Amino acid sequence: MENLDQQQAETLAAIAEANTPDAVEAIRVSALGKQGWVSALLKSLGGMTPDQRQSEGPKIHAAREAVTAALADRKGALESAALEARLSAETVDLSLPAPQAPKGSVHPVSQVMDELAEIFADMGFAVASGPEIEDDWHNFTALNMPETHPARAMHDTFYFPDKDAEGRDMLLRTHTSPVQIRSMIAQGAPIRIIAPGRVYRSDSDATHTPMFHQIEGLVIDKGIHLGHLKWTLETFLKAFFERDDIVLRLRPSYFPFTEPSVEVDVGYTLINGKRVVGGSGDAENGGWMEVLGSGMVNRKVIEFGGLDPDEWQGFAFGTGVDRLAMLKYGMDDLRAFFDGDVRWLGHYGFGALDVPTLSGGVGVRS
Ligand code: 2NL
Repeated sequence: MENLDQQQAETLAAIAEANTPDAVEAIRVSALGKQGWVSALLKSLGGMTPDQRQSEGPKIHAAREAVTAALADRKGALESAALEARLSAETVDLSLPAPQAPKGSVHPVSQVMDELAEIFADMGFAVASGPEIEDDWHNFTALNMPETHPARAMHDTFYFPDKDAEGRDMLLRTHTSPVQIRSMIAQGAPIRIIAPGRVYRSDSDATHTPMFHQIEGLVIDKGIHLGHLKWTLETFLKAFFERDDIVLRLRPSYFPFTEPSVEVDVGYTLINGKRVVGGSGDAENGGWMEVLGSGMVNRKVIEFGGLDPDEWQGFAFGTGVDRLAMLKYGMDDLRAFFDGDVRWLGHYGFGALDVPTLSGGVGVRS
């Protein structure tokens, strides 16, 4: 079979010269594929006499094996050459800085809550917490807000469809005051606590979100008066805004849970059209903005807390944490606080090591 020898020699030569995996594959198809010459010879065995088959069969099978082995060799050689080329072209520069892993950040609301806890801790206040799902007695009745009080209306407060085991309406707390009621009942007097946390009201626009953060403070002791309230709030605001030129303006107001009630404004100064906290609001370029509500705890609320109002007096105050954060760190849209946009957090968020600042210092005297 000269034909076989010649075809085998030609095929092996072509394999040796093939320079790409595609070229090797084309040769494989032309020899071993369905229409290939090796396959044709294998098929021809069927039409031969036994004698012919005995003499030609081994040659054809040997040719198939030789071609198969040559194809595998050439394919392997081309693959290792390609790998070799890649390895010598690619370099790893070990002196480059490692890629940055994405970093989390502390939300401004959390940062401000931490600052508040530190400032009040310096004045001897503990942090109290309580349930966000409350009953209407702790949220309203104990705060001198009777059944008829408008804040109890469905359109202001989120109620649950069911009542609790005592038959009380259940709701999402509308302020953190119930935490203080629970503390009065559980620990008695004297008390010095702040209660920061989430509160819920059925309200939604550019300046109101259905959930926001409040902080309230409560002091109950003997002989507490408005002077203690004023000093505490002034000391707190100086430390929080890190300025000694904080000027307060107290205005008479009304809350059901305090009597008398006092609204607290802080003076600001207009600098390049921006309100900067500090200075008297009555100065030129000045103005007042409301930052806190407060007052002497109503006698009825002290009684609901299980204490004798002839023996114990107190003051309380409350404000929005989100609002305080906006004022201190210059954010303008409340809704962005709760959008969860990482770009906003990257801009306004705090690093894990930005510890709450007390550089204004509760202990610092002007
Ligand atoms: C505001 C005003 C205020 C209180 C909260 C309070 C709590 C108890 C007793 C008496 Cl247990 N008062 N809290 C008092 C006055 C004002 O909040 O503007 N909040 C956002």
